[in-house]
Amino acid sequence: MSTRQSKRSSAVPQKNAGKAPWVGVIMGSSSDQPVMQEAVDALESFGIPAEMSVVSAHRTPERMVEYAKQARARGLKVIIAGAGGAAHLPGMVASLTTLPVIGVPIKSSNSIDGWDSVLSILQMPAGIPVATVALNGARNAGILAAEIIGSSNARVAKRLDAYKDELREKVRQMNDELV
Ligand code: RP5
Repeated sequence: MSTRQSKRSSAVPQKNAGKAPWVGVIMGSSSDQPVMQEAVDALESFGIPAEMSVVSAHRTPERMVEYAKQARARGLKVIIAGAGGAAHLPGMVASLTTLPVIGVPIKSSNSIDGWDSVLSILQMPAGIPVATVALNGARNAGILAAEIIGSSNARVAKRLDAYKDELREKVRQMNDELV
């Protein structure tokens, strides 16, 4: 995965960083990328610029601190953080920023059936929230980030309305096709 330097001042390189991203999608390893790409795809479908980057809490702790501390000043509005196993990345990032953090538990190669990452991300002590989606639920993380942004952005809210209309239409078709 190639990386590019953000247009804004940052020592932390990210993929797609040239588009003034609103959402930072980070993950503990490139092995998480197939899951986390679904968050980026969802955000793109709502016209929201996102960046994607590997930021490991235990392998690159300084980079994690730097990323979280710079996030708001770089213009990010939401951070989506995915990790597997002992998944401390979302909680650690949430402790370092006042931006909303959405956690994606990932069923990784070192994961005990996904439960370790689910509980690591879900069971944050009171005071530092991480909005946790389902195991491998990166698509929902992208939609939730869009909803957070859409709460104060009419263009994004309109795209979300259209999306909900599409869902309703799909269920209507399902009912039509029931035998
Ligand atoms: C976590 O360990 C990563 O988020 C990933 O889900 C898992 C395995 O990482 P790799 O061994 O594939 O790099 O830190």
